[in-house]
Amino acid sequence: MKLKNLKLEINQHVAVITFNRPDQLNALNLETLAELKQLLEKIEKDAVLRCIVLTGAGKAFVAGADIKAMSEMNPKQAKAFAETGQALFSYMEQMPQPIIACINGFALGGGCELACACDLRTASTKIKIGEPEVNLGIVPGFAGSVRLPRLIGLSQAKKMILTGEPLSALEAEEIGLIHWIYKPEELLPNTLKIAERLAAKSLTALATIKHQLRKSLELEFTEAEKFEAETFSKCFTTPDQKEGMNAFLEKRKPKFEGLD
Ligand code: DAK
Repeated sequence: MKLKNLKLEINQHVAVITFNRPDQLNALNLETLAELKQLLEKIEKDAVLRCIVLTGAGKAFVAGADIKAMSEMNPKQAKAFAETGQALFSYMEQMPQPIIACINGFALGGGCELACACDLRTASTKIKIGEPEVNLGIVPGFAGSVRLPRLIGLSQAKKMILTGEPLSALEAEEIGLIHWIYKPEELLPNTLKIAERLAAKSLTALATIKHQLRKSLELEFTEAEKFEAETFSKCFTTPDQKEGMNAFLEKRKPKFEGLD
């Protein structure tokens, strides 16, 4: 697949996707969103690839939706743009492979929303992450107002979205928005180590956990418990459950399906 706005590198079982429009601080336009969707669809079907890392070229992770492109939109086009981003980010959440946002710089607006749709977030000490849409006279459009309160609570989400003021890496870590912080030069190598650890786990279990956690937010408590019991029971139909438990009992490392 020919890539224009993204770069793809494969490290064994890990796919590293880099947003590659550094002159525009990797701002998201429709073309980039479409390219990312196509690439992720390919990765989802690739049995070898068990974890995905998203990062940015240059000084930004993603500095938001492309303001130049948005400035020319009418309300109908703006709605279609928002729906495209929303559908893509929901798709990411529903993919079996875990996705890590490796935040190397500015993660603003659509960039923050993209990071929130990833399963885990690493960041360099130098980042700024925030939802500055209010300063442009608009509101978050890629489900930032939906995911952020679920991730960090309504109070912190209100602070970020109403003030539009970005957070430092430390501030973002304190409220649980970022999981790990590293020096800039150590960010990608350490993120890859996390990705490799995830890639060595049971992909069936990882995919089920993603699904289960998403459902737990949608369902009422007892319904969510029932759903958990069902998914737990389904694990016992998988080769990975047998392998994981046998490996423990035999005091060896498990070799889950799809790992060579
Ligand atoms: N879009 C387009 N170009 C951008 C951009 C963006 N989001 N951010 C930066 N650039 C471009 C700049 O225009 C500049 O281009 P040239 O002038 O060189 O041609 C180049 O990238 C370098 O940027 P700066 O010169 O500004 O670099 P600095 O280091 O001085 O400043 C900055 C970095 C990140 C602080 C600054 O660039 C900045 O404030 N950028 C805008 C950040 C921002 O406001 N992001 C949020 C965008 S709004 C919706 C759908 C989606 C959304 C909302 C609604 N619906 C359809 C309902 C989402 C909205 C957003 O994401």
